[in-house]
This record gives sequence, C-alpha cells and structure tokens, in this order.
Amino acid sequence: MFQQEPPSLSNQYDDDRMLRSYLSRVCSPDVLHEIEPSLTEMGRLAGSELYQMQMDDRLNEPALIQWDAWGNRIDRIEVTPLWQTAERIAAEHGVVATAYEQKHGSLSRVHQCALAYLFTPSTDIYSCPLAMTDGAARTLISSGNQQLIDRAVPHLITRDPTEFWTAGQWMTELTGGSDVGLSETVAKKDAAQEELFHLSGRKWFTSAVASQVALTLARPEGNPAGGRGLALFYVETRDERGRLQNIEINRLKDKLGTRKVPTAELTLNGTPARLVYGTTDGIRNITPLLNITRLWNGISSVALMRRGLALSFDYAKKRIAFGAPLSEKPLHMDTLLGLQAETEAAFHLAFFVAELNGLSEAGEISETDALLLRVLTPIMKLTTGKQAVTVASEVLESFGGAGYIEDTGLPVLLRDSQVLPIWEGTTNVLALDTLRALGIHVSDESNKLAVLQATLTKWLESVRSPVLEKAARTASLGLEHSSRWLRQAVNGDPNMLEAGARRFALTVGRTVELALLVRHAQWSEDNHQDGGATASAQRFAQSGVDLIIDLEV
Ligand code: MFK
Repeated sequence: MFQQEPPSLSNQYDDDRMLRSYLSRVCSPDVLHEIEPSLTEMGRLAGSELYQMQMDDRLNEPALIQWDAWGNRIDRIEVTPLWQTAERIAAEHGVVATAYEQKHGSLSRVHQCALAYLFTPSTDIYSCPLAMTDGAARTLISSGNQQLIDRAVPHLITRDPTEFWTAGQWMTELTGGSDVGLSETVAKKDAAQEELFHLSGRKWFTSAVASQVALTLARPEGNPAGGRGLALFYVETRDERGRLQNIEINRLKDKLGTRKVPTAELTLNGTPARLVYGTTDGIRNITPLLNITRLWNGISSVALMRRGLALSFDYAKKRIAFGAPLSEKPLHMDTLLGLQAETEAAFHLAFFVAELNGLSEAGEISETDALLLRVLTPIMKLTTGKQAVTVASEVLESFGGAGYIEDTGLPVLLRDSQVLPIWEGTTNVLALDTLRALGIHVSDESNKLAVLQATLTKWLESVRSPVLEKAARTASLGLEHSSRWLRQAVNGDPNMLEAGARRFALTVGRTVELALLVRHAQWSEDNHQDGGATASAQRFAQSGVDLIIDLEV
C-alpha cells in the first residue's frame, strides 16, 4: 500500500542559506565564530526535539481554572507542556537575555533576533510572552526608574529559568482597541504610599496573562480624557503567597489562531500598581515596548514564512505526482521560488530594523539611523505581516489537500500568521503611524522621506551586476514614486492622504526590502556565496513592489 513520506526538518540553522549568508555579511569572522554554536544548537532543537514536541502538543490548549475544589476563586492558568518547555529553553538559551548582555555590542540584538527567529516556529508563538518581556525590560530601562529596574529587569533578562519572569502588556480595552486613548481604567492614589496606585477597570485583550508582571495604562483620577491623561504603570500579578492581586481572569479568548497563547479578559479591582514614569503621557511612555514587540512581530513573520518553506521545499523532493517529484516540476518550483523571494525580502527588512535597534541600544546610533528606526519600524511590521499571511496561505496550497488537514501540523501556520497584521497595530494603524513618523502634516512639504531616499541610493551605489542593476532601478523608481505621491497628497485633500496611506507604506516597505535584498545579493556575488539572493532579488523586483495609485490632479 502506498504511503506518503511526510515533510521533515533538518538543523534549522545549518539549513538556512538566507540567515547564514546574512550573518556572514554583518558579523566579523570573530563574532560569527562566537555566536554560531548557540545558533547551531537552537537550529538543532527547532528541527528536532522541539518540532516533535510541537506535533505531540498539537491538540493541547491552555486552561483557565477559576475555582479550587473548596470553592475558592483561584484563576490559575495552565499552559501546555510545549509552552512549559519553551519557557525553560528560552531562558537558558538567552532568547531575551542575549540582547541585554551586550557581548557583541550593537550586534547583540541581531544575535538575539536570530535566536528568536529559529526558536519561534517550533514553539507555537511563545514569542508573544518573550516579545513583551523584552519590551518591558527595554521600557523600564529607558524610563530610568531605578527602583523598578532593580526589582524587575534582572528577572526579565536572566538565563536562569527558576528566576525568569515574563511580562504582559495590558493596553486594549473594550472602548479602545487601536484607539488606546479611550481607555477607561482608573488609577486611584494610595492614601499612604506616594508611588502606589490601585487600578480598577476591564482589560479586554491581555496576551500571555500567566506572566509575573505587566505594563499597563490607566488614568489617574482627575487626569483629562485622551491619550495624554493616561499614565504607564507596572503591575506584579501575584503577591508573595502566589495569589492574584485583585485581578479576576474572566475568560480566555476563543481565537482563530495563536491558541497556545492564554489571551484573557481581566477585571482589575484595585490592583496595586506603580507609576513607571510620570503621571501622564502613558501612550508615549509605552512606545519603547510597542516598538520592540513590533520588531518581534516582523522577526516572527519571517520565521513562520521560512518554516513553511522549509517544509514545502522538503516535501517537493518527496512527493511524486504526474511521474516525477514536485521538485522537478517547473510550475511547482516557480511557485515556491516566488515565495522564497518574498520571504528573503521580508527577512532583510526585519533584520535591518534589528540592526538599527542594536545600534540604538549600544548607544551608537546616528541621527539618520534613529530616524530610519522610527520610520521603518511600522513599515517593516505592516509589510512583513501581510507577506506572512500570503506566504502561509500559498505554503498550505503547495501541499494540496494535505495542507488543509489539521494533523499535518500545517493549517496552524496560516491561523497563527493571520494575527501578525492584526496585533501590535493593524496595517492601517501602522500606515498612519508611518505618516506620523515621517512628520507629515497637511500643507507641510518638508518630510523625512528624503533621508530614506539618500540611504537607499547609498546602498545601491555598489551594485554592478546587470541583473541586480535592473532590480535596483525598480527599487529607486518605487521610492521616487512614493515620494512624488506623498508631496502631492500632503498638499491636497487630507482624506486622500489618509486613504492612500496603506498603499504608500506598503510601497515604501517593498521598495526598501528590494533595495536591501539587492545590496545583499551584490555582496553575495562579490564574496562567492551562492546565487540564491540574486535570483530572489530578480524575482522580487518583478513581483509588484509599487502599489501606489496616483491621485487625480
Ligand atoms: C510575535 C510577537 C509579537 C508580539 C505580540 C505581543 C502581543 C500583544 C497583543 C497586542 O496586540 S497588545 C495591543 C497592541 N496595540 C497597539 O499596538 C495600539 C495600536 N495603536 C497605535 O499604535 C496608535 O497609533 C496609538 C495608540 C499610539 C495612537 O494613540 P494616540 O493617543 O493618538 O497617540 P499620539 O498622540 O499620536 O501619540 C502619543 C505620543 O506617542 C506622541 O508623541 P508626543 O507626545 O511627543 O507628541 C507620538 O509621536 C508618540 N508615538 C506614538 N507611536 C509611537 C510614538 N513614538 C515612538 N514610536 C511609536 N511607535
């Protein structure tokens, strides 16, 4: 009887041309030599034990246990065995810590993102609590609140699993999902202790609620409505006896995907909380966290794309149809190589933003790079999130009917990818954030896009290969077109500016991806690496990077 051999994974680092060749370019041989053992080990785990465990854990979901046998309200969350293992491995392998240990200066962040990229696809979005833990550590450090830094940061960035804390991010309320300024949670000052408040309200979407601490927003009594009236608070979820601190977990969310993430609805009934920084401007003060979780979102996007393709390319060698393996079928391989090009383009943008974060954290960032970091963070998040959904959908199709069958472990890739354009700011919210980051105001002709254009020109200066020159021209033209559209839109009807913001941001995202990929491909040619990056750049250039619809003038 015929039996189909399933797809399998090998060492996910050794097997990844894209990651290895990128690291060879950005790291010196010494740094690469030092970080490679950790990546090889994570690649091994991701392709073997963790992947097997993920398959075995497929039907498990977190449980909310609200009552004990004796009628006491306990609201305990039990995460699945995969997540329990993932927490230990994440701590031991420094999936957060690596960025803070600063062993390799600004490249520490790249090293950490490479670990996260390898770890994420085999741990069913355990990247969610890690992202928020990382973001909370960064936010507390930048707040300068020494008491909270001393109290929490060592736990958030430790490699010791017994000391490791994760952090939640409780922002969303029923009134305001994206419009966080509508939050209704109230903060009442403690009568005795200066910095202590008690929070009351309902948090509607709180990811990873099993965390030990959380950063959250609430309005101190007497503060005005809107975002400026909110303050940023630090909460410890349980007291020293392990009881929740005036927090009720009402229910876990019934979500399309990310089913292992215990996302919950909470009621805060006077939860003790400490101010992180000031009594107002909570939204501005929480943005370091948002920008880090948006980086993780991009890294997770490319990680899931890469996982889908690793399985699909492997399967193509094993699946025989119409007389030959799929890997010998021109149409099948053309389809996969198109997805590879999308993935490779997304990869270079996500890791470029990681590099910029690294420069910032090492205190080495220039004014230009700081501007690029602010502008490219939303652009990268929104562009890669969309690509992840497209690629995941096509990956499922590349397996035919098997891609639609749950116990292949494939459908979860699509369900989990679908969250990436939604959480941490939807595509449209981030398109508007892109305009804010560019400093665009109606009738304001000065914009910061010129800095991006100059940077892109510099990246492309070294391109000599004729194939890549053509792709480089496509990138330059795409950005020029974006800039022309923006100039017109800024001086025209504000509704047209807003209506075109998504197409604008996606075009900038895709042209920057193309330019980064072309730059890398030229480097690969110069350094006798294989020609995969050039082939991907050529394909991506022809995949439709310019999505602008011109305004009628
Ligand atoms: C796989 C790993 C991924 C990680 C998963 C984590 C799971 C978490 C699940 C969630 O989804 S949690 C909820 C996520 N929610 C959001 O991300 C909110 C989306 N909404 C926005 O981002 C809105 O743009 C925003 C709430 C920020 C708009 O609010 P406002 O009240 O209109 O704010 P405003 O006045 O525009 O900005 C306030 C200040 O912050 C301004 O500075 P100034 O006070 O100096 O003028 C802004 O310039 C600044 N700002 C806003 N966004 C910024 C920023 N600064 C730096 N970076 C940013 N991104």
